[in-house]
Amino acid sequence: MTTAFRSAAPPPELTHLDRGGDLDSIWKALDEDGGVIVDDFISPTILEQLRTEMLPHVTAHPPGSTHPARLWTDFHGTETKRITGLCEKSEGWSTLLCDPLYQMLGDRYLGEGNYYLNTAQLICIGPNETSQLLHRDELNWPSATNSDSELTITALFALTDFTEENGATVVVPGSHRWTDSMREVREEEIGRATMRAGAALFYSGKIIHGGGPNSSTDEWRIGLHAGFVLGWLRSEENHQLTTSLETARRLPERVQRLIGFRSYEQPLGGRLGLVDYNDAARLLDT
Ligand SMILES: O=C(O)CCC(=O)C(=O)O
Repeated sequence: MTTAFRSAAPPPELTHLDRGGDLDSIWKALDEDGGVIVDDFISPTILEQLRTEMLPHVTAHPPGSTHPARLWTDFHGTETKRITGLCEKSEGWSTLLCDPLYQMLGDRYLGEGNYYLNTAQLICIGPNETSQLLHRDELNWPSATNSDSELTITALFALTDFTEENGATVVVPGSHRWTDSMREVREEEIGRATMRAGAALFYSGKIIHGGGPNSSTDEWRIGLHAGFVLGWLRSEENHQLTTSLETARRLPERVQRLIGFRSYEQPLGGRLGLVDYNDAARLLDT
């Protein structure tokens, strides 16, 4: 007697590409799936520097949310450490922020000079963490969302390997193009962004995703989650209060701009983030 069975389709996966390869393939995969993984994005030297500079902060930081409301404690995770204010903590992070391919990501999806850093946070998912609520990043600005263009675009850099066991990001490829944004996610549409340390996951503000569950007994999954947002929208993290003026003065000009120590001039005329009706950068010279 034979047993009839249907083999389950493998879960959907995002494309992996090399950073040295053809750029158009990266943008094509990102456009089609809503996310793409660029392998070996971070050089071994910068990866080592980031790990060395971040480690004391990761060790000292307790897991769980600093917010009292249940929605946010659930969203942030009880076994997850989130560390912000990274420009004060790591020179390697400033170097990575100036990476030409990372800049191309912002320029391409938000327009050259038309965006700021949204938040830059280490997300360290610890053993026994459960799956994060699936979400779209652009819902941070609900009244500004539209179906055509991006408000925000993100890179999640892997500082450790991301595996199915230790909490690799949950992604729903193609969900950035759903016309019904309220539609339920089906189990078979869910994939995991597994990647090696040093890789970067680029993803659309419209793709459904979330931190993955960590079923390991002793592994921390450490990612550096850093997105850009249109310059006329308020960023999630208040970088001007988490970075001192003294530190800002030492940062590369691009980083000063991205974290709001330089003012925003809209391509069509408006000016935002001014000090005394002038570019905030004047404060850096005093
Ligand atoms: O850590 C991850 O894999 C994704 C986290 C995320 O999407 C978030 O916290 O908004």
